[in-house]
Amino acid sequence: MRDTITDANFPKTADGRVYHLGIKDGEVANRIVTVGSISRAQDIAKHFDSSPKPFSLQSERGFLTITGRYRGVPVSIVCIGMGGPNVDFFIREVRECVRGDLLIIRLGSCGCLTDLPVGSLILPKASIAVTRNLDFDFANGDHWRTPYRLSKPVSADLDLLMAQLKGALESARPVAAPNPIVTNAVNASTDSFYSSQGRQTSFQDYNSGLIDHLKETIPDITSLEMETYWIFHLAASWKGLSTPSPASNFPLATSPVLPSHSSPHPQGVDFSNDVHKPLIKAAAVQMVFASRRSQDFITPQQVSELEAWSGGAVLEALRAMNVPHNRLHPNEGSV
Ligand code: R1P
Repeated sequence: MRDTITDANFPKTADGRVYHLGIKDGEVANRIVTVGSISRAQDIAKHFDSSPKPFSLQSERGFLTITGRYRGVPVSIVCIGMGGPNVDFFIREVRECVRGDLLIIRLGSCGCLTDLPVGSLILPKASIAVTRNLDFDFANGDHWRTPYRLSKPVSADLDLLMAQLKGALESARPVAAPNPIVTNAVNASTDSFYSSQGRQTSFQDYNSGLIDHLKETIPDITSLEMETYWIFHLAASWKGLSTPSPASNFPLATSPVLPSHSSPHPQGVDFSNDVHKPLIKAAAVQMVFASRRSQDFITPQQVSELEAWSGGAVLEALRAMNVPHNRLHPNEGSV
């Protein structure tokens, strides 16, 4: 039987579980790796310390959260499936369950628009969104409108990216792995694997010139995938407003100290004017599975090797990020 939900604005169960991820306060850590596939999440979790035993919860909607310790530091791995809408569920619901800073690294696959070989790693400095213009007349053609919209870029968190991720990947590089690691790259996240990535299908998508248009318009455009932009966008735009719910009567913060663990509502404090407000820092590691230039596709063996290398390095980068104690959840990863 389904649990009773208490609040239509931000639905939660009576014991505080968010509606789609199924987790509650304390079951997710401040440091998070997010991936698209269950097997990738489970493989990364093999790097966790064996004690305490990691917590694992798969929600009815298919989100998987594994929280454990990596070399003593609490980390969560959250598998979100694919696409921007799932990113939205993930970021907003996790934000509701964690106090303090969130450090999020997406480890995902991508297609590559340049001549980088499959198996390369791209750490994008920024991402744009490419979305299908639903006002364009796809049935009959349209002389007035553009079929695809390109957003302005949003930046990765450069501390996570340059200070931690690149070094962790280089240090963990397997002997004899020649795979390039590229940082001077811009990513495009799309709302379709097909139309807004310029693939030709039986649908009339008016996209045959889309990839050339991207290359001409976006300096350093390198990769295409479907989530990074939405992670960066939500991370950059979160201002720590209190969630308007019955619990938002909780008083405004008057000191730089994070609310105590007895707070009835994790985000029931308005940090929007507080220089010590929590942050969401986000970066991405993108594994080149498909070359859109040569049409090469990565082999299963290469995928295993690349995921083993990059998965361990992402955990190491998160562990090494120095976060002051008062910017962390008081009982993070205690499950
Ligand atoms: C499409 O096959 C999926 O693969 C890429 C895209 O962003 C999209 O989610 O990422 P993942 O490998 O993380 O799923």
